[in-house]
Amino acid sequence: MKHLLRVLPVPDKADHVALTPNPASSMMLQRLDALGVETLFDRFDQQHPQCGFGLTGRCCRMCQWGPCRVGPKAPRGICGKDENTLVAGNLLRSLAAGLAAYTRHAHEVVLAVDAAANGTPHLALRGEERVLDLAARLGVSVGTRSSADVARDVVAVLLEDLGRMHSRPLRMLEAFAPAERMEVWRALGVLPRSASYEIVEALHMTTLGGCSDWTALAEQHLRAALAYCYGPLFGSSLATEMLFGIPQPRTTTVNYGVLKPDHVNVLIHGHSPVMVGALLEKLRSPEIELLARDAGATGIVIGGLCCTGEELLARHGVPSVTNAGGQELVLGTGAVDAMVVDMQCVIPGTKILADCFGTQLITTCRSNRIPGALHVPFDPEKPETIDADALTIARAAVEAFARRDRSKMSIPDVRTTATAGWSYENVLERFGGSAHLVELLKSGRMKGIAAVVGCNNPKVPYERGHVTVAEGLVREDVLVLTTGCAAHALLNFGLCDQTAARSAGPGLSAICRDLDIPPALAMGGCMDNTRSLRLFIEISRAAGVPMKDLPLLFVCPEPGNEKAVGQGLAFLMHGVSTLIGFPFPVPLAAPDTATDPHASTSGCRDVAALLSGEEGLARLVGAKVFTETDPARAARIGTLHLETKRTALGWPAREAHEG
Ligand code: BF8
Repeated sequence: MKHLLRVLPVPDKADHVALTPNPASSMMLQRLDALGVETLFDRFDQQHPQCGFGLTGRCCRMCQWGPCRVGPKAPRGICGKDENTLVAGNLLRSLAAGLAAYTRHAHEVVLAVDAAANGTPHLALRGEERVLDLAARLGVSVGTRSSADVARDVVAVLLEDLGRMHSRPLRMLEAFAPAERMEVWRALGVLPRSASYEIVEALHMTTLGGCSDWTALAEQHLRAALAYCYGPLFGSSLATEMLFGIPQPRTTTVNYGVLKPDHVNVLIHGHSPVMVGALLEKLRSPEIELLARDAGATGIVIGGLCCTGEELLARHGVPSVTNAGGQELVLGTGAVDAMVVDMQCVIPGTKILADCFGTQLITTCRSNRIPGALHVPFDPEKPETIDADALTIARAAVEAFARRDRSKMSIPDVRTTATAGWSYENVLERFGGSAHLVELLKSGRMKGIAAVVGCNNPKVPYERGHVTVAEGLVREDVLVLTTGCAAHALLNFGLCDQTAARSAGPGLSAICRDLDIPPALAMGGCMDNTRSLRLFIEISRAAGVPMKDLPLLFVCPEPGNEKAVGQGLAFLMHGVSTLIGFPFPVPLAAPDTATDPHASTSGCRDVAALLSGEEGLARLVGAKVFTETDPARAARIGTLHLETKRTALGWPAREAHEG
């Protein structure tokens, strides 16, 4: 272990090898080390020690006068900007970048729904139930109209929420947000217009000579977080359900061991599900299977990475393999013939590993080009080529099998079973409705519910954060909902399998056995945090208790991508506290005192106090950020937080048993 800022412990590669809970990852790290092939874990070591100004958000690169570094020696940047304005501005720009990424994702899926509604071959509206549900919530008339007609009107609303420039709150926010929260947000003056408008405003406010009041920047965080939540997050998750239907739980095998030496192994990586649906059909077609056999393969294995992997697993039962942190490691197996990538979280290092091990890299999104990769872009405004493009990709993937260098092959024999595909609807159904779910919570059989989500970050031992926090919570009878890279860690560790019920506390364990569910429910990709949020909203409605008072928690043990900033803030805005495994790039929290002479109008002396102090978000929205780098301690902090909420409600810590 080494330390950043002298106090924050961070692992080196040897620590990742020793501490990762996935033996397959450990084996691959050691194998690549022996072969002298670099991965992000080596490059992280090369960057040590990382810049203290960058780590604390005090490096300004927002104009060409700088870069400026703000600290005790120079308390202001060249323009006169102080530390809080700089730190809040940097964080706002991260949030805007994450919001842009999700907006681009949502835009693609919503346009694909439109194309399907317009009768484009090979795109279909398989989720009629979701089309009608959204129509009812958005006030779109149905009558005797076809679902395609209705879907076109829903698409118009979703697109407007992504791009509206005039003053009007998001329609999806009005359709889904609880009344209690609407009042809070209205009183704070943070109802957003649209995703695009709030990105524009965030960048506008942070240009040279823009806003120099950090509390106004903080307000824009709150506005942008709501736009993030109800614009692209709800938009992409629900539009995907319009296209492909609402997933159902399915059990399959996961982890590196699903790859087979005598099969064509194709990995699909990224976030957009649109091209993936068509590609899957091709890879499973008799024509392509025959091509594979002609090339000498026994069959075709398809595996999923990152959020596209979660999508494939939930909807099609395709085995998931690994997450963002493992995208280079899995190529080190030497058994991956092709990796098809769409958008986001595909790191450039992947191409370096692909070249070392002869993997054909194929890019399918025009925004995410990689030099030297085969580029077959899907354009949602010219969707009619999707079938031909999918065929091109499938053929290229299979043809790569003949070029595989078998002398470099080494597949870790590590796999486990897992159940995934949990949606808002089927979780409620499995629990016998929200009233019963609330009863279980009230009785103490279930102490609370935690969404354990988010990325990988080499500042945290690979996947140990996710697994240790989730295990610790589950042992304390806390039901875990999981998505994204965290879900991969829990799937591979076995916590998403029904047999993991035995590792849960007595109350949760009994519930899992009664309902035939695992203690960690894999609910999809990161955009599907909407499913967890909708569950929280419904529990709050059924209990008649605001979310801020309920034993609910959002946990991001290994935050990495800029997209993670908005996820945490979105839940905070609903009154759900957030526990992160590595600090946001803000100065380490200062003591919070209401009498501080530097306190701003919001009652906070700085950005750290706004996020984590009792006078910041805690007072404004009823939730705050906890930061803990030790995952075992983080699990205890999370449990304590849930217990505190229970005590305040007068709910018992555990169900009382006779005798
Ligand atoms: O959206 S968890 S590293 S894969 S950003 Fe990316 Fe983070 Fe993984 Fe999916 Ni989510």
